[in-house]
Amino acid sequence: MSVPVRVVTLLVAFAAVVAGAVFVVAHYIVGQLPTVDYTSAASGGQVNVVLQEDPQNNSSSVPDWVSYYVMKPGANPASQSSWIHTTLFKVPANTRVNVTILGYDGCTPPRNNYWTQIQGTIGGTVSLQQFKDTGKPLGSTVVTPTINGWAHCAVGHTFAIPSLHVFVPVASPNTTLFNNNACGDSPCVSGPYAMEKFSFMTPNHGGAFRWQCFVPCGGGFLDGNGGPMATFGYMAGQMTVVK
Ligand SMILES: [Cu+2]
Repeated sequence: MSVPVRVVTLLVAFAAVVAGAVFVVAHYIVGQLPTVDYTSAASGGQVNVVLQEDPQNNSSSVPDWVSYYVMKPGANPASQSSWIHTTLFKVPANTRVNVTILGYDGCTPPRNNYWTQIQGTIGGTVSLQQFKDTGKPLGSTVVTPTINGWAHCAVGHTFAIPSLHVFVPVASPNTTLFNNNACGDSPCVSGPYAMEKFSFMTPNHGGAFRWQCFVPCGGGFLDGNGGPMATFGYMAGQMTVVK
């Protein structure tokens, strides 16, 4: 074979491997999961994204895995039909994302207390309000730069977008209330929870941004990092930013 033919053959073979890899990722890893599209719900340069994290989920295959859910834009969080079992959502570029996370799962200490510190949010803080049950606040709302998961068992999971330097520990509900009355029917619409709010800016360009929980919450898996920690739709997700 001549050199140009070899080069072309190599490039074609390489392109085929890349196409195969893209197909596997798109079709098998993220393909079956719905993406909740918040782009048309954005206005005035802002968009509201609502998530919850639960001690279990409503899948038929792995119902005991901890899991996130994404709420349909502008829906009623007190209705189970408002929640989609996915971790994929889409937001516009150059937009302030106002995130609300309802933390229904109990606490697991972060393995490194570095995760206690809120990073990358506007103001470097979150606002946190505990609830005894839906619509029943417990104590007052606090704005804080840290949620100390070592001094108290206070953190359930984290929400982190490493490429945007956003790292947010997500508070767990009051431990006594959780032990007596935890939500056992996902998506959760009752039981004690922590409501946490924070904001960050999306970049001024489009792209795919992985997000991930960093508390090793995959119970029963090696070091807690398998299972839900390694699976889209549970503790790993993707934020698609569209220009
Ligand atoms: Cu987690």
